[in-house]
Amino acid sequence: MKEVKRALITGINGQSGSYLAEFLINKGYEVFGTIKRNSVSENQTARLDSIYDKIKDNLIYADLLDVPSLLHALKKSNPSEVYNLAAQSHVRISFDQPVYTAQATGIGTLNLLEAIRIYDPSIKMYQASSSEMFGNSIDADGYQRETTPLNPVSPYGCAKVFSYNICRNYRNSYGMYISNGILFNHESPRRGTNFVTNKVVKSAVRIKLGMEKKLVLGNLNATRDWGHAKDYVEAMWMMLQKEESGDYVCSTGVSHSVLELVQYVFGKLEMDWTQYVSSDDKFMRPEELEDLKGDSSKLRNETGWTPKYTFETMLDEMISHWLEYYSDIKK
Ligand code: NAP
Ligand code: F7E
Repeated sequence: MKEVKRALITGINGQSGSYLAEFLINKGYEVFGTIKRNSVSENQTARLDSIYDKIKDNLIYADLLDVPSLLHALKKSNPSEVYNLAAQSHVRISFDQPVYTAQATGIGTLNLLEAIRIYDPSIKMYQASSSEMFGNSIDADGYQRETTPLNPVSPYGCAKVFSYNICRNYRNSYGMYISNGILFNHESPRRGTNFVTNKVVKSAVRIKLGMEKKLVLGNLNATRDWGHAKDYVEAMWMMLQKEESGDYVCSTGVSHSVLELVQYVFGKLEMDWTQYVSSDDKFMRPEELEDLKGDSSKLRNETGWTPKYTFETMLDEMISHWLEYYSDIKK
């Protein structure tokens, strides 16, 4: 048993990586994380601002496609838990960059598994699996759960299915502790602004402030089960505290359409969305995942996890964030 709890997070500067780092630091962990080389280094660690002083010496350059860099990250951090959050995570962009997505989001996981197996196979690993793996499979009661067939409809979904399966294979073949969190969409003010929630909120705030005139979206009919990233990183940690590893759906169990999202956000800002929002083919996907709604009973029953945010309180926080952001800029 290692005395000090040490965690390594791949993709620590992403949306969920940053919340997970804060969460684990509050739990008393020493947290390490990987970042990629970027030609513009400013803003690369912006999401880590609140904890930067505590982790700046624990940030390690590594890429999931570069096994020696992963071995180096493991050696430097000597973790008891590894959270694999790194990925090319944008579904529509995965149609533009299918091969890179397959490599980073699929083979990258295998690279990390091999690095852990070589360095210390007793390390516990969390794999960021995704509801996108279900594609358009839906159980008769309208939900997706651990037993729902995986029928991915995007290069991203296909790559995540490979990662999910290879994690199960390593668990069964080598007795390694590896848990797949099958997480449904999770959002926050830190969400990339080319994902639909933060795109809508940021744009609606800019329209309200007279900085923008129109918002152009793709499919308004798709439905998603949207939760808050802060709640979901707690679930990741809870999964790794269980004695046995396993596969767990994490979701709110409530779904809304993109149109309902638009109506809520514009309504909160006292604007008539029909005056500003249109739909264009350029934001449609070659194949769309139409409906997601997750049943997370297994996770809730086995760990006691329950989300604190609702769809509405999550969006309220995102609206406040962008209003404050632009009022600070104007000062
Ligand atoms: P995100 O904001 O896009 O963060 C992804 C992170 O991975 C970033 O730090 C990124 O670095 C890094 N990365 C990308 N390619 C890499 C590579 N080849 N090697 C090393 N690092 C790489 O995504 P997120 O929302 O935090 O999601 C975290 C994980 O959960 C991802 O694996 C995602 O696919 C999965 N997931 C997300 C959701 C969701 O709704 N958010 C749901 C289910 C599963 P740069 O920023 O420098 O590119
Ligand atoms: O799209 C529709 C779009 O890009 C949500 C990732 O974190 O969750 C995320 O993937 C829905 C889709 O997320 C626009 O067609 C309409 O139906 O915000 P999104 P996503 O594709 O569900 C899963 C679980 C992950 O694992 C992924 O990593 O919104 N939509 N109009 C639009 N989407 C975008 N991005 N932009 C639009 O203009």
